[in-house]
Amino acid sequence: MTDIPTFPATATSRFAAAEPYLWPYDGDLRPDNTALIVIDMQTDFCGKGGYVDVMGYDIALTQAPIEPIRRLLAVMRPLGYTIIHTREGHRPDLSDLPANKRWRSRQIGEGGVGIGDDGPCGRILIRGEPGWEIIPELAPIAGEVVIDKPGKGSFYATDLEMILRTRGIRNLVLAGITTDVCVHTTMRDANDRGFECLLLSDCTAATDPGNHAAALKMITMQGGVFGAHAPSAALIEALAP
Ligand code: C5J
Repeated sequence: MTDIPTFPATATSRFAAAEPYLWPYDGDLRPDNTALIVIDMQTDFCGKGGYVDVMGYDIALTQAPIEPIRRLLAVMRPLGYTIIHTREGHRPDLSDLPANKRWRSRQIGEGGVGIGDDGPCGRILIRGEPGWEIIPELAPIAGEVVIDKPGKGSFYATDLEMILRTRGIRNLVLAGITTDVCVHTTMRDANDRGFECLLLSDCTAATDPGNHAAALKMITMQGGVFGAHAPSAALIEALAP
């Protein structure tokens, strides 16, 4: 991990040892300017009988971040950091499900079952169905923001940016699944909007370990083209009083 500040540090600066630079770049890390966003920790993405399971992927991979995220929430909640959860899902009438997304989702897995179809946890990725719910271990608590999104990115067709700007948030810590799809799309969109992003390597996972590793490597290019990445322990150390 990189641990040499390149931005002038002051008495109040906090940096997490990250790759490829100490994060945040200017050391301005406070509960009132930083949010943790936990992306799509839903049964459909990490539970038995959910969408990822039905597609035939190994849910042990997408379950791996559950415990690290639980530990991180236990640190960040009492410190007063904004906590945001997202859920990917569609309206029951499928009016917000693009035809090509539905078609694509039916191409793999057994029996051509895809988004909107009946699965072991109810209709796949449909709002209100059991599979769409955030898993109980990581359930939002009172006062936490929940963003319902129809796409991969958390900004597309949601009020996430308005909520972040209204709260004065400029640093975003990213956790959740999957690293290479919804987490990366959100990180890229956030970086374009000027948010300073840190993706937590042990609090994220992909349905393919090579894709997870590649997604981390992409972040480090061009001096941190989308931000930085670090294990959650590095962030927890930086948050210590
Ligand atoms: C996908 C996600 N993979 N949460 N969604 O379709 O990454």
